[in-house]
Amino acid sequence: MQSTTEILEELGWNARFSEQVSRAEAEQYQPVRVMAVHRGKIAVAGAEGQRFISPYIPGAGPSDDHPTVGDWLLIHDATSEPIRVLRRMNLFKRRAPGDPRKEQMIAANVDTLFIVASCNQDFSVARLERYLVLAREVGVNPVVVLTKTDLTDAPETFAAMAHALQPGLRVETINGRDPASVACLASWCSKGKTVALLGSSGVGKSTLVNTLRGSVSIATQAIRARDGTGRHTTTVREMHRLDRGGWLLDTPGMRELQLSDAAEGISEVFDDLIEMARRCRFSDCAHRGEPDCAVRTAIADGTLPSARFDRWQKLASEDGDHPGRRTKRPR
Ligand SMILES: Nc1nc2c(ncn2[C@@H]2O[C@H](COP(=O)(O)OP(=O)(O)OP(=O)(O)O)[C@@H](O)[C@H]2O)c(=O)[nH]1
Ligand SMILES: [Mg+2]
Ligand SMILES: [Zn+2]
Repeated sequence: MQSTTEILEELGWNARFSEQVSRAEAEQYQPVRVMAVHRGKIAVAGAEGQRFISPYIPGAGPSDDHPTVGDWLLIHDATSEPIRVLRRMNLFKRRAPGDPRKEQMIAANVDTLFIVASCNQDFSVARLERYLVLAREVGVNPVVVLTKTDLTDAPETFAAMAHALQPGLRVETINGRDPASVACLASWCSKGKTVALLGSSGVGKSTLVNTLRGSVSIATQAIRARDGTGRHTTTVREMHRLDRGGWLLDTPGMRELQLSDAAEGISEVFDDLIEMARRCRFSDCAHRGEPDCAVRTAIADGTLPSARFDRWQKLASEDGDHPGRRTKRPR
């Protein structure tokens, strides 16, 4: 028989959560992890197994944390009523599609992010970079997982484009339908560890989860032949357990990933450009033709690809930190 602690540790419980629960609280409440979020109810798992409960925390205000998948939640022993969300190790969120003022929570308490993309016509460096910025912002170790290597003659070209995004970036190329091929990902999925899979629809996130689990339990669907994009098959964010005790958090493919408050992530992914911009004559240079602009010089002499500069400007302006908006001040 497993002890309560063993069960919780397998769910990802650790000292950073247990230290948030007072002795008095531990007497009436128990911790559970949010496995999936459905409309009006959430699936949670704890020492007493899995169950569905209400996601609404009585008395919680709009600024309080609401449970999302991956969260640790205290619930009342007797009634299963949620009491509060424990402070998170990290939280993935984005701007809500259709309403840029709102944020949408994606996943909490993640150990590793698999940024999934496929080696086909839908591959996009700009999109990978966006996910990379998100991972840096959230402070979670990213691994780029390139799927469908069986459908291309040149998987290494795709891998090289991903590698070029950041020195030292982990990039794995796999056939998501082949158990031997996905085995290289096992080290991130050990007991109690949570891996979130993010990426566009149709790249093979759910396929990968099925293959790593060795069971076809999640629905997958063929992509459109016309443009290689997916059909938005997965609709819930849900944690799936591996036999070894790790957790895979499958998510619905995103049409767009609009970042929110990602200044830090952007500056980490583009640290070389920020370093370069320090050498511009104006401290608030917008790199749009000002005199003595180090960035323009680098584009002109070929050290900085202009496409990369454009991606940086686009992300920075989305994040509300538009360098061109301010007036010019010489250093
Ligand atoms: N040949 C090949 N096909 C793959 C691979 N990975 C996934 N597929 C296929 O790609 C299609 C889409 O896969 P899914 O796993 O449904 O994609 P998803 O990322 O979960 O998509 P959404 O749930 O819509 O976000 C399916 O037909 C899979 O069988 C791969 O490595 N090789
Ligand atoms: Mg899916
Ligand atoms: Zn400049």
